Amino acid sequence: MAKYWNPEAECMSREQMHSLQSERLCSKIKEVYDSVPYYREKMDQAGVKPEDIRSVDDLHLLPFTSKQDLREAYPYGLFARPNKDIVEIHATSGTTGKQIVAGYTKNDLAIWGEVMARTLTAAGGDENSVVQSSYGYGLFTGGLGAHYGAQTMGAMALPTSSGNTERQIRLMHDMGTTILCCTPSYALYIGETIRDMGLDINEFQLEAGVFGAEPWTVEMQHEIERLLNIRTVDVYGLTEIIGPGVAFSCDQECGIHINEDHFIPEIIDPETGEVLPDGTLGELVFTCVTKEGMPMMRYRTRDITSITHEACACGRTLARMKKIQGRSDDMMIIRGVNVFPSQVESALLDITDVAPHYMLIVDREGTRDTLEVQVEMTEQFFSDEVKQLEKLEKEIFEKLKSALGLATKIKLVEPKSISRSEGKAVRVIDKRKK
Ligand code: DLL
Repeated sequence: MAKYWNPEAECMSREQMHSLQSERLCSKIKEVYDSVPYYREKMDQAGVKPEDIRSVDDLHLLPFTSKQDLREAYPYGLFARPNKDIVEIHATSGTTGKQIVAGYTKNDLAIWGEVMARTLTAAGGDENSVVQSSYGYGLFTGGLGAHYGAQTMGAMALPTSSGNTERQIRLMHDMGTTILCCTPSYALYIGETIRDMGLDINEFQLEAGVFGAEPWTVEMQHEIERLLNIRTVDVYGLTEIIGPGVAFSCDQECGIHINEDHFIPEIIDPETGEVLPDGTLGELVFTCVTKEGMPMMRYRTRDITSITHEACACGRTLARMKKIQGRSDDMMIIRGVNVFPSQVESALLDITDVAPHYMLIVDREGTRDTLEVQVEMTEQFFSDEVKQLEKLEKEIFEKLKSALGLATKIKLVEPKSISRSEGKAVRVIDKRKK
C-alpha cells in the first residue's frame, strides 16, 4: 500500500513548489487574459497586465472573483475554452439566486481524478480497494468526484449515490466496501442504521471513510470513527474550483493538505481583502493554475480557516489548512456575539449523554435574539426522570455558556427526533430571516 499517490507533487521542496506555481500562474493568467473577456475587463479596471505577474509573489495584484461574478457571467461567461472542449458540467445546489455552473475539459477531469486519487490514497486506498461513493451523483460534484478518484487509483468504484440507506448498507456488506465516501452527517446516519438493522460493523470490510462537503468538528470526526470503527479523511472542495479533492487530511490529524500545485491558496481579511500571514484566521481564496474549462482567479470561497506552509510529519510538504470553521454566511450574530454552529457541535460532543444530533433555532423575542439548542439524548439516557433531565440540561447550558459566551435555551429531545441527512445537513433555522 503506497503512502502517497504522487510523491513528487505531494512532497516537493517549498522552493520547487514556488517555482512550479510561479510558472503555472504566469502562463494561466496570460491565457485567461486573452480568452476570457470578463477577466480581461476586471484586470484592466484594476490596472494589472499579465506581464505584471512574474511569480506567485505577485498574486495579490490580481482582482478577486466572487460568487457574484459567477452569477453575472452565468452560464458560460467565465469559461476559458470553447464549448466544444467542455465535456462535463457541474453546478451548486443554488438555493439562493442563480445556480453556479462549472465546466470541465477532458484534462480537468484527469486533474480531478488525480487529486481525488491522492485523497483516497491518504485514506489507505489502492487498486484493491472497493470505494463506495454515497455522495449524490448528478450536478453535485461529490458522487462523480469520488468515482473518478477511485477509477484513477485503479480501485473498484461502487456508485450507490446517496439515499436508500438500508440498500446501501447491504451492498456495503456484500461487495466488501473498504472505503466509504459521503458527508459526515450521512456517515453518522449510516452507522446508526447499521446498528438499528441489528448488524455488527465488525462483519463489514470497511477500513476508512472519506468525508466532507460540510463542516464537521474533530469531536464529530472521532465520534464517527468510533461508530464505524474506521479511520477517516476530511476531504474539502467546492464546485467552482473542481469539487472534492481541493484538499485532504492525512493520518497526522494536523490540518488538511491543499493540492497547491493546482490550486494556490491565500487567506485574506474578509473586510479589507488584505492578505493575512500564516496562522491567522480569515477567508480562504483559491487561484486555479492548471484548470482549463473554468480556471478561477483569486476566488473568494467565504470559508473561514487559517493556513500553514510548515512541512507535516506525514512527509507531505503541501500547505495545510485548519478544519473549516464555517462559512462566513453561516456565522450567526446573536445579541452581538458571533457564533458558528461548529462551536456548538464541539461543546455538545464533549458531553456523554447527548447524541451527535442537534439543531439550532435562532429567533427574536421583541428586540432580543434567542438561540435554542435542540439536542438528542442517547437511547441509554432517555428516561422520564425529571431530575436527571434537568441536570443534563444544566450541564449543556453551562458548557455552551462558557464556549460561546452566551446564554442559550436548551431543549432535550427524544432519540431520533431530529431529521437525518443523506447529504449536506441543515443545522440552523433562522426564524429572524422570515
Ligand atoms: O461540497 C464539494 C465536495 C463534495 C467536497 C464532496 C467534499 C466532498 P459545493 O456543493 O460547491 O461543493 O460546496 C462547497 O462546502 O465552500 C465549504 O463551505 C463546504 N465544504 C466542502 N467540503 C468541506 C469540508 C462540495 N471538508 C462548500 N469541511 C465549501 C467543511 C466543507 N466544509
